[in-house]
Amino acid sequence: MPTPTGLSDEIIDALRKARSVVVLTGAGVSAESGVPTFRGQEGLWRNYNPQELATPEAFNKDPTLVWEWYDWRRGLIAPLEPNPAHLAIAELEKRSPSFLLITQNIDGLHKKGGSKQMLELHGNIWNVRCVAEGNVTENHDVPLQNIPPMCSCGAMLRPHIVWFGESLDPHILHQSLQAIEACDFLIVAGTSAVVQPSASFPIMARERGATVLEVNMEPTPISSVVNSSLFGKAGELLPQLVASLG
Ligand code: BV8
Repeated sequence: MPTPTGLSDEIIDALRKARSVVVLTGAGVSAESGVPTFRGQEGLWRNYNPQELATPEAFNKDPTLVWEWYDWRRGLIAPLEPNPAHLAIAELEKRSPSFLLITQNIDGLHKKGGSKQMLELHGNIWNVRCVAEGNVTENHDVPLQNIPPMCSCGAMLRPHIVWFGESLDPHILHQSLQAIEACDFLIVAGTSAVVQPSASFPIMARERGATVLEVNMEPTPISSVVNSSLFGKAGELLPQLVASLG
């Protein structure tokens, strides 16, 4: 398999020698599995902007509407399979002395694709949380039996997902920051790099002297920061990158 065009031997050598590899992914890594990206045209639903629905305010105002959106997304995601980008990241994990995947995606496809050492920064669409008790359970009902789904305690369940304006799980954020501080190679794949705090991770890694490689279909706000950008489909470029390690 050819080395990805535009990738220098220096970058490949740095990845080969890396002691600690971190991969940060966004919706673009799941695009080739058929999951609509967050900001792509197909991401819109009933003409709502996802950023307006993925908020505690929207849920408090109309939990039924927000749950209908998530029920639609769960139905869309349930039959989908990991694509070669997910599989390449799982393969890279096996080859790296120390590895962590930090994903912004909530679709669960990285786990389905074999990733083990991973953090779901924004939660997982298959987990629900009781708004009263706070306990988290898995719910794979497609479609949901009730909208909104209720806890056995009588309170409402919400998606166990981090919405805009909500803080990330402090433990997950701390583990992510520790990995970003310690890594010597960071791959940033399939993210528009606009959502904080994950959009700052590549800058933090670069400032610390890690080699940062971006994989995206198009330039992003971090393209000027990273050591190198590979423009193309993650499902094609990531397998080529892993294969080029020999
Ligand atoms: C927080 C769950 C403390 C919901 C999501 C500092 C500065 C400015 C703003 C803020 C800041 N700190 C906090 C904020 C506010 C906010 C924020 O970042 N707003 C942005 C929009 C400006 N952040 C937060 O609220 C975060 N909380 O920081 O807490 C706090 C709180 C309040 C105020 C201050 C501090 C919580 C953010 C989490 C939001 N939840 N998801 C759900 O999914 O239902 S984020 C959502 O966006 C998704 O998880 C998604 O993964 C994520 C990022 O989007 P991308 O993954 O990048 O997807 P996108 O569609 O944008 O781009 C896809 C990319 O892939 C594109 O570049 C495309 O070119 C590329 N692509 C497409 N196909 C392919 C491909 N690449 C390769 N191959 C392909 N085939």
